Amino acid sequence: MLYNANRNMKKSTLEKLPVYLRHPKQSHKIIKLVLKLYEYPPSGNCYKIRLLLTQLDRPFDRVTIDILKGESRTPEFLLKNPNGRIPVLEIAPSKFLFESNAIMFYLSEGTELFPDDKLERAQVMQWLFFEQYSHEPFIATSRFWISLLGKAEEYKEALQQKQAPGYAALGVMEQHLEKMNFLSEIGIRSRTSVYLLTRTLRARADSI
Ligand SMILES: N[C@@H](CCC(=O)N[C@@H](CS)C(=O)NCC(=O)O)C(=O)O
Repeated sequence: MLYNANRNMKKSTLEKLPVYLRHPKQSHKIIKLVLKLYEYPPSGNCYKIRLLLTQLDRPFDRVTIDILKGESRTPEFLLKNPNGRIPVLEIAPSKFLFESNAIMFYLSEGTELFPDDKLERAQVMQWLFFEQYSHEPFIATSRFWISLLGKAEEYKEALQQKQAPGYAALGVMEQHLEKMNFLSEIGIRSRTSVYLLTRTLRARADSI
């Protein structure tokens, strides 16, 4: 069902996405824009972007940045994201956007996957901010140390400190999901958008 979401999307909303661009040097030429995602495939933050692009039926190129080898910290990469992290989306030649939730907002705004209603928009943001502040620093970081670095023993003490706030975040979600199928049951458009977050959070929670 998720992957069919764009079937319900009005053509006009799809057209709002920037797909074509005027050539920067030869203005009479129109070039087709292919988004480029700089990513590390096991990353949950990168998964969110791939899932959304797939839902939007947007073709995109993938460039693997091996964060375990420090490839996101090279001088070349820091020109794309001065914060040295993936995901980064190249939305036009040499035009970069970083922070996964900002990328999701950029891609989904103006489509059926993001609500028009003022409160509904804020509610989507509410959970996106929740993810970054109350979930990601505890659960995603723990997953990184355990599953990707394989250093559970080395990080034992830090992992213990992350347990209480990590479970607290999951508790907030659990309590909410007892009544709702998704974090935000506010209409098909936002539901789909928030699904991205929910699915990622659950994937992360399951992986530790
Ligand atoms: N708040 C950022 C977090 C990005 C982030 O922490 N990315 C990690 C992988 S999920 C990374 O690039 N780590 C490599 C590093 O810090 O050098 C987002 O949502 O995009």
